[in-house]
Amino acid sequence: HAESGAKAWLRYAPVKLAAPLPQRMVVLDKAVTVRSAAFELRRGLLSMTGAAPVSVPVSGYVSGLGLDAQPEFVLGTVTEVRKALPGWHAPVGLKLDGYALETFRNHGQTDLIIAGRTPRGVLYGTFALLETLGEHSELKQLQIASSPSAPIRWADQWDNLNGSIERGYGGRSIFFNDGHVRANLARVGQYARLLASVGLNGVDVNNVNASPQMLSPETIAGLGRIADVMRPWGVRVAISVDFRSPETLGGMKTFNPKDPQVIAWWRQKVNALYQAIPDFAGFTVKADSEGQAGPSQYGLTPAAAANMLAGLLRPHGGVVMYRAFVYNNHLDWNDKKADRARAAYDIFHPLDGKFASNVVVQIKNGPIDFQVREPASPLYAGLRHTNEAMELEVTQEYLGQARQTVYLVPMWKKTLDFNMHAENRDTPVKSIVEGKAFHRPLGGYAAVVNVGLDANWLRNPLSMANLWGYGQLAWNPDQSAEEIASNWARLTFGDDPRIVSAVDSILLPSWHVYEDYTGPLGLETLTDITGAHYGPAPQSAERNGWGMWFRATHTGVGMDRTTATGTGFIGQYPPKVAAMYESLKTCPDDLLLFMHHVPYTHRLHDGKTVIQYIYDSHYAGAIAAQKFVDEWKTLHGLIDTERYEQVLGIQRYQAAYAIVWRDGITRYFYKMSGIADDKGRVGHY
Ligand code: GCW
Repeated sequence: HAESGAKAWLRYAPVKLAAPLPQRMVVLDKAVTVRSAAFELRRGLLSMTGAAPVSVPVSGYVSGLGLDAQPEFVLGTVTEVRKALPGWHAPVGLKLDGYALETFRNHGQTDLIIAGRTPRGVLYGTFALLETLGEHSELKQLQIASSPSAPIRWADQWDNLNGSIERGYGGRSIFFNDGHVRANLARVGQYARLLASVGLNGVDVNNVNASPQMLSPETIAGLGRIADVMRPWGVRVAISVDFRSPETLGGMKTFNPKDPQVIAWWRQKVNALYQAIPDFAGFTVKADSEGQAGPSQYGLTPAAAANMLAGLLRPHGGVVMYRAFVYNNHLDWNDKKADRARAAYDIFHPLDGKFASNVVVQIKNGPIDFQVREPASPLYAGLRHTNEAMELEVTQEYLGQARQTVYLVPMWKKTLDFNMHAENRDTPVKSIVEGKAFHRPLGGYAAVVNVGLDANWLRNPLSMANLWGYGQLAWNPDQSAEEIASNWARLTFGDDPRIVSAVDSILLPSWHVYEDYTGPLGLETLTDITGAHYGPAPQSAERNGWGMWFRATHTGVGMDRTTATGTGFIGQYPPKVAAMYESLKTCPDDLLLFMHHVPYTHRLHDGKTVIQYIYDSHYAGAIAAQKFVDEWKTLHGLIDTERYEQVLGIQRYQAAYAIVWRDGITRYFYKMSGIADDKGRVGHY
């Protein structure tokens, strides 16, 4: 059982087949990803059904058309399958990386076709087929055509060359150790397989606070080895770069992106990268942010920096993911107009249309920083002639890390589905990052994942639902949080309805529960923001330059971000959304204190006061966290002991820590407001 955690959702548990499957397979393509697909199909079926299909030579199959009297799995690109089975018609509209799964009558037999638009699509189709079998125990009458929502679907790792991981909770880096790329990259191959199984196609392997040594000849050679291990799974390598590298690594006197020698230096690095990695995916750039150097040093814009790098990458097919997480972390607390939430829009909106075609502006889901509840970043609607990607965080930095269970899919869905009403039409955020809303050729998703050497990747087995869910949404953001959770539970733990229902009853409410016992009503997470980002420490967010303020006084609480009297942040949204947030009547309660400063006695839409809601939600959240323990206990004997015990420990800890949160926050607000809890729970200490 020790392996269950490592296998995650790829356990391929035995199924009782409802109908026999083909015993043979024909692999029509020699591409390395198609070979992985064939390998995976055999491995999966062997494990689930006890028999792996035998590979029959293509020549026999194709030339012998008509002689073929056996049912077969047929794997290949659409073009090849069409050649082999002239009677078959590919579904229309398959996009790059898309696939078709179809049963097909061939000479009295039923073949099972796995066809990809590209070789990579064959791999995704194979994983999808195995998933379907795992979930339903049969593959009858398959008629599935599926394409990813956007071309960019990356996992980002914040790994350092020394082997540590910034905000990583699952052990040390699988890529690096001691300043070098690891000699043994076995875990990297397993990670790439896991990512491929949910349709992810790129990994940025290092911290966005990047070491210039990422561009040393030695590291570049090592990156080549990483790419070789991930390539069979269709996963391309990208790296984060330090914009100051020409100075720090190149020994030059400047890193001005307009300087011809600086450009020549970068050109030489880009060429070396493509020598080592012909399918290198590109650069992620964090510049002018949290101490990272950037173009502002030379009075230049992010567009100038991004376009210089993009110009060098373009001939090779690479992209620049330029992060919009640029803000001043020395804001003036006394300035009531200062607002970190404004920064991304203020800096990037004026540059709309100025970015090269292979630049993607990568925008965190909310305007602050992965807090428990944030509105969708207004920048999504603020760029209409620029490619965009959504940045999410699987690693639960502010959301319980690996010690508490918080299922993030409902939170991400909220942002993806949020209608920006740009140009007064329906423009949900997902339609913008997909490139549909404003007809952009490029776009997609990047999520900070931060798996580590721990056997089960993220330490908390239930956190893997977030990695699975991220892949699912990046492929198809229309899926529901419920179906994503249930499918994951089935594949990860078993398809006994009791298992699925217990796991669902923990995962589905967990985000809201966490919000209840940490920072409800849009207060943000209220955690220690200068250190580990863990545990209740509301005062740490106030009176400093970081700008994660909620401005609690003795009379009221909340950041006034209105256009009328506040920072004007709300004015960054298209008019319809701005009007909704601006008015206390229409602003949703769950973002009230993110948008407005109100007295503690202000009444929410149901008549309860703000202060009483803060008290009540914290008590309700702590009780709900305790229920997770009871739910989990119903799984005793239904799943393996190792994961049962591990999660039980985590849920018990979470239940206890929810009380620490509850007491820390309710006492803080009691002290600030001086208003007693009407149920008499707070204030008697
Ligand atoms: O959330 C914050 C993290 C930093 C991180 C930064 C970023 C890599 O606390 O650790 O730096 O965001 O996204 O750049």
